[in-house]
Amino acid sequence: MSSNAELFERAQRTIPGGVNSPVRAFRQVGGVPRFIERAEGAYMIDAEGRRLIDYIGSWGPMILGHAHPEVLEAVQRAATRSLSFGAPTVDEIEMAETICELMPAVEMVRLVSSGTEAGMSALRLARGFTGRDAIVKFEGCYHGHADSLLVKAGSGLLTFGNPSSGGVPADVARHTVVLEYNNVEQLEALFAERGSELACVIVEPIAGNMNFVRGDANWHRRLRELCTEHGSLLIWDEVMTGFRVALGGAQQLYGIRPDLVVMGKVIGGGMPLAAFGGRADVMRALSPLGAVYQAGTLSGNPVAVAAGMTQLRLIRAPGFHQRLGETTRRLMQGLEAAATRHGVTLRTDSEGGMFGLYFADALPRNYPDMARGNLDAFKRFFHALLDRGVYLGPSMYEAGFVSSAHDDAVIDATLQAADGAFAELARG
Ligand code: HOZ
Repeated sequence: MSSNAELFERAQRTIPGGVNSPVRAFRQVGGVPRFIERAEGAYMIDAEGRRLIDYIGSWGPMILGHAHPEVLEAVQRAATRSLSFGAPTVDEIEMAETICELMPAVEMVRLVSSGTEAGMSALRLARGFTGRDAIVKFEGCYHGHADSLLVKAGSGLLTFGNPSSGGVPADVARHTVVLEYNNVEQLEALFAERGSELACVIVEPIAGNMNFVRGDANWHRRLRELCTEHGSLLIWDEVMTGFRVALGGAQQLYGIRPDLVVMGKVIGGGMPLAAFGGRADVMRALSPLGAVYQAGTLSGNPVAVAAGMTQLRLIRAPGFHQRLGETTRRLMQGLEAAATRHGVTLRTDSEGGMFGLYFADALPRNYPDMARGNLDAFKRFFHALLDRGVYLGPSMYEAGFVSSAHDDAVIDATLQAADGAFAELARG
């Protein structure tokens, strides 16, 4: 059996940084990434046979926990009918109908394979539909790695202190306007000056890629009004929040109807599946009906659809999201209480099965607030917890995720580990 350290060294010889997605490399927190052998329920088991309570949940998809028997069975059944057809299926229609039923703003939807693909396609559609080039995003929000969106972005870009990626032509980046999250004045000033040039505004309604930062209801309302007034499309990136903070996503919580919605993670049940959808008149601008091209060999892949549909069916159980929210709140309250016992400054916030931990004395409202958090305290807490068998995302700029497999015993075990971790922090 190889150790995590040996595997990491081996991986780095053939994979850049030893990982296939940058945050996994532990660069912000230091140390050796855990190589995962398998996972079940709330636990991941690493290459050294250690069981870790998992608060990453594959960065959001695993809302039922890992290896849920009904999801696995659906995947196995679908796989026996072939792994891909490149032709339409009944199951895709059912998935589209389900998404349209659950997401208030979605009248038509197209399935793709990743959140990046969905965000990139929504952007092209917005530009094609409006005939405008400029787009607006918010500092610290991350919408996948399409060129136009890698400007002052969150997630791995914040983690590595390089928020605007190399390789993005200046000519592309100049069409992306970046504003501060939750800042109404900046929004109003931009629309007053350039409203008629803006194809769309894309936003994470609750940001999950600069930790967990809640959009103010007033700011969201004003954003909706300004987009309508100026003919710009409002795109909500619900890749993280969709089907997780509530069954109908953040749009259900806020009671706001974006023009387009980007979805991923939970709808794929852990398989590569994402989607974008929204107003039917806008969606009809897509090829083959309209002039905006978008396509994919694996779009609507039958095995991914089977996993996603099973997961969506299971999370529709009455009270599912309420229970998930209660579990997450119990965890947050327990962590704050443990931090207080040991004199550590910690604030928390959560919605449904998504949460944020801040080593700061106030909840962040935007990226500059978040960046003022105590990174050193986060790093030490991360490792102290990991040593005690609890696995948080290895970056201060990522939200955390709870699943329905995190039962009382798992939360108790986490809180016990956290007590020890805060005690270690307090000792300095
Ligand atoms: N961009 C993801 C977190 N916001 C990380 C995905 C991954 O590393 O799997």
